[in-house]
Amino acid sequence: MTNTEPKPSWAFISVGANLGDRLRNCCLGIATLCADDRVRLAARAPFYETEPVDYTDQDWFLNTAIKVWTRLAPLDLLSHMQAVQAALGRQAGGIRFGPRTLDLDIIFYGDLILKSERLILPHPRLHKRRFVLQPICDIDPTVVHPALGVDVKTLLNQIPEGDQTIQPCSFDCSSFS
Ligand code: PH2
Ligand code: MG
Ligand code: MG
Repeated sequence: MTNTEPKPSWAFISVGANLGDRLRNCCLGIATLCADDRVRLAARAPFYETEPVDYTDQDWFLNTAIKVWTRLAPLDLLSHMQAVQAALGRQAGGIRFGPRTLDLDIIFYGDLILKSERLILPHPRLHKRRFVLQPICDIDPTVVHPALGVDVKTLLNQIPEGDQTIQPCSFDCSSFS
């Protein structure tokens, strides 16, 4: 008998929204993502209110991150995440780095380094983004970036102080579970 199921891998996923009911979009996005029996939620970080980066003329984001264990291959996980984004009202197109109802990005997929047309792993901008690094550090500060060879805590400390304001907030997903 052959077994074509890929071996489970851990992955970190960044979650963000700055349009519509941001908390609802993030919480239902996480719940929908993990309703698939090939994606198991392992840990969730707190939420942060975050100043927009890269495209600054937009409202503040609500950001968090999750760790999952998944049997989906990277591109299948990406397709699943894109379907969840669409189900939560995300329109195709839109401004690059601009406003969105829900953004789910694969930050790490185990130690995999991948450069394909649809997906680059680890996420190419993760090391510059406080809103990505802080919630991942909350889950596990010892995760090592497989290409840079340093842990996420070190990367977070390399972001200039005062750059990219983020504020912890007391929101959680308890009213959506
Ligand atoms: N996402 C972007 C661009 N800028 N800024 C913050 N604070 N949070 C985000 O999630 C974010 C962003 C594109 O995905
Ligand atoms: Mg993004
Ligand atoms: Mg995205």
